[in-house]
Amino acid sequence: MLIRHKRPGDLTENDVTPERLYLNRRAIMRGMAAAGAGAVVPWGAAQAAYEDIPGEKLDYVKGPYRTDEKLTPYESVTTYNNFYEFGTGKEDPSENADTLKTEPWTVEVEGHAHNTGKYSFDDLVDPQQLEERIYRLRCVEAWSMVIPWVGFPLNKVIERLEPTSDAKFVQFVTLHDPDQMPGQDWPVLDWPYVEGLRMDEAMHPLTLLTVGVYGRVLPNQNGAPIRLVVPWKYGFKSIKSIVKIRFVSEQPETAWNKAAPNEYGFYSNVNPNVDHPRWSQKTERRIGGGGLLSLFERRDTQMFNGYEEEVAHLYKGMDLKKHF
Ligand SMILES: Nc1nc2c(c(=O)[nH]1)N[C@H]1C(S)=C(S)[C@@H](COP(=O)(O)O)O[C@H]1N2
Ligand SMILES: [Mo]
Repeated sequence: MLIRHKRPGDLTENDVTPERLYLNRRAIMRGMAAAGAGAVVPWGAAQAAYEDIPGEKLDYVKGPYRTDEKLTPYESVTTYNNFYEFGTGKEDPSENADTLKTEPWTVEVEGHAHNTGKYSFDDLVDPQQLEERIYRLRCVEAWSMVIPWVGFPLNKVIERLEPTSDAKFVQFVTLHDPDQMPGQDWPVLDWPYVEGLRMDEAMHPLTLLTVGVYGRVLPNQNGAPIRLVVPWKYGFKSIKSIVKIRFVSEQPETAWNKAAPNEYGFYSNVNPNVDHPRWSQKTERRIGGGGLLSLFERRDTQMFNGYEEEVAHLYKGMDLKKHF
């Protein structure tokens, strides 16, 4: 990680020159060619399989946590989205998100940590640490996808930020700028979109800070330039286009919990045994690729979205019907 140990105010807007970001972004794309040979063994075959995918290529290693399930086609991953800042229709984000300006990008770190302050994208993202993880994403609306993300564990960033013992939760905040995110002109949610995790959830090795998909830089509609992916929780916990990370001592507010607290809890772990008040969570529809018949094909939703072995211990002794 290139994170330097900054104090608040050490980095000013003037330090985040577009030129510097531009150069570093190019370094990510060239990957190891720029950083020295041999540091990373590209996952040749699979990367080759993505040859036809459009967008700027990333270099990454094949990370842990994968699945043999068929990948959701790139087309569906990038045109069937929830990103209400660009409209509430599934195709709205892919049609409207080009107004989002992702370079330069600054993430502000606040709260109970030693290394608070402003970080440029390149301070947070070390191109040498990118890995691909294939995760199931289960939306609370009872559909799912299988997506090859590129990112790195959030815990690596948190370690460098050095939270204090008062930091019990982490809150994340999406950009709030109606000029770039026209959906924010409508009071669909209380903008900006906010999300949160308990510290042990944030530190879990599955929790991914994500900068790419299908071997390419994240398209805007998928939450560019940096988003969270928390695969054992409903999709709305995976907050997009993050500009703030706050270390807090109390359970933070979250966008959907504020909007409808009886429908969306703080934890929002995927749980087929706890129905949404208005629909069942027992089964799900896999999006994309299967033609008309697949619209009717449903599969069983798995506890913790199939990551029970990895995460069940985090909730030992908790009543998951109460803490839904
Ligand atoms: N800022 C923000 N983040 C968000 C959302 C949103 O509307 N705004 N939608 C969430 C929901 S409901 C889901 S299912 C996932 C969808 O991610 P994807 O479009 O990359 O599949 O993003 C989540 N992150
Ligand atoms: Mo969702």
